[in-house]
Order: sequence, then structure tokens, then C-alpha cells
Amino acid sequence: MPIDILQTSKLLASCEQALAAKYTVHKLHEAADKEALLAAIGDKVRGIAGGGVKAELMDRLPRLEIIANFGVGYDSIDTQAAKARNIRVTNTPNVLNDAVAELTIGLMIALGRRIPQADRYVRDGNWPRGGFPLQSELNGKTVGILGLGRIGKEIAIRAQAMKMRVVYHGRRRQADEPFVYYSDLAEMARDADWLVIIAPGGKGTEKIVSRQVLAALGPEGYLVNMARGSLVDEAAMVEMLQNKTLGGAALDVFEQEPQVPAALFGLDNVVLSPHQGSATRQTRDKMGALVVANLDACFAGEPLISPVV
Ligand code: 8YV
Repeated sequence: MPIDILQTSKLLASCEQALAAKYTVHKLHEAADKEALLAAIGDKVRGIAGGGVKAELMDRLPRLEIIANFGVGYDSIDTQAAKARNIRVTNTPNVLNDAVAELTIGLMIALGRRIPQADRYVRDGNWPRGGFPLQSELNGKTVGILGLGRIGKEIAIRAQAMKMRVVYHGRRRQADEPFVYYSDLAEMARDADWLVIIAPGGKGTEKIVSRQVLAALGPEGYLVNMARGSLVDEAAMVEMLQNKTLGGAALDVFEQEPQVPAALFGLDNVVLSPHQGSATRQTRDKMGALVVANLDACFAGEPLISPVV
């Protein structure tokens, strides 16, 4: 008898095919009547593929053994509730480091040189009337990385290739890293030209990029958020981008995705991106394979590949 799995979000076709080949998959995210689906199959489900899992859902699945999250960030999963119920949780680390780091540098150059705005300038036929305003470069600037983890380190390597000076803030100093450590985020923001956010979301980091930190980054400073919208005081950020007390922002993530504050749409000191750090075929394939491999390991009684709980 194939094992019953609950899928909670849309996954890549390759991942869905691999799951369907081995498991009986129930798609909660596609169910017109979610209650009815859970009532019908809840007591059979032994695994979840996808994120967004709260304690209430776990309680509907008494035989649940594993939640295999599609993504490195697992802030949409109540890990404490999982632990309390002896449910394992896995994520998809490492396979997306390069993709996210590449997009980070891409968005930095896009913002510094106003690439989307320049593209629009040409398309709108403005070039013959005069050149595009002069912009700024990355080289010679200091980038402060908030969260020097697996992805943060890949960003640091690439920032150095852009001839930037790298500093970082996190919970603790990392003795093996050559970069200057700031124990105080606002101090780092004050000293940096760029602040790149690549730390985990969740309660522990909620709005740590506060109005005060944004003010320290200042009118010449650029913010890049590749992590979660929850880390930033978004209302303060929007206001400060509008009145130019913050120089600019390149944003891949937002507080209420896919909703983006409409006030950002009219600003020319902003580059917007629809949460696509890991969104390449190459990387999403690897993430999907890791979801399947963790489920397979769990049900084979083998060690999980990438457990977080
Ligand atoms: C995914 C991400 O887009 O890995 C993460 O934490 O934010 C992204 O890679 C997302 O998790 C998929 O739902």
C-alpha cells in the first residue's frame, strides 16, 4: 500500500511526478473543500510536502511523521508544535545558495544603476531627448550582510568579486570569517553603503530592520531584502523611500506576498522582484528532489538528509 502524503502548496512538475510515482498524494492547496478532504484522509496521512503548516493542521493528521518543506526558510511551519508531536521537519538548504546569491548581486546592480528604469527610459523614447542620469557603482562600497549563513557567505564571495568591502551582523561572530563583525545592527547600517538581508524569518527576527536601522543606513544607503518581508518594518521603509531618508531598496520579498505596497510602484529608487531568489529550473529541480529524498529517507527508516527538527 503506498503511503499517503498531503501536499500543501504547488510544487514543480518534476517533484509532483516523483511524489506521485511513490506515494498517494492528496493536494490540500487545490481542494475546493479543505475540511472535507482532511476529514476523509486525515487519519491516513504520514507525510507533508510543502510549507505553511500550523499546529491545527498537525492535529488533523494523527499519523503525521514528517513535514518536508519546499524551501530553506521554514518560518511558515510551527516547528515547536512539530517537535512537541514528534513530527520531523526538513528543509532544502545549500541547493539554492548560488541562485539566491546571483539574484542578490543582480538586484544590487539593477538598483545601483537603475537598470529597469533605464530600460523603460529607452522604451518610452526618451533617449533622443538626453542621456539617462548618472548612477552609482558597487566597487569601493561597503556591504553589510545581515545573516552570514550559507547563502550570506555566497553573497559575500560575489560582493568581493565586485570589489566591495564586506562586513556582517548576526547572532554571533564567526571566528573563521575574515569580515568585520558588528554586534549591533544599527551600527553596521550606519557604516555600510548597502544592507543585504539574508537571515531567517520568524519571531526571532521580526522587524529587526527597524526605522532606527533604516535611518542609520540613511539617504545614501541601499537596502536589499532577499530573506523575508517580516524582518523589515515595511511601513517605515515605504515612508522613508518616499521621503528619501532611505536612499533606495531592491526587494525580492514582502510582508504580505503577493501583495506589494502600492506606494512602491511609483518610486524610482526601488527595484521590485516577485520572490524569485531560488526560482530557476536548475535550483527548483534540486529543491524538489531534496523534498522527495527526505520523505523517502523518513519512510525507509533512514537518517533524514536535511532535518531541522
Ligand atoms: C522559495 C524561499 O521560493 O527557500 C526559501 O526559503 O524563500 C524560496 O526558495 C519558497 O520557499 C517556495 O515556496
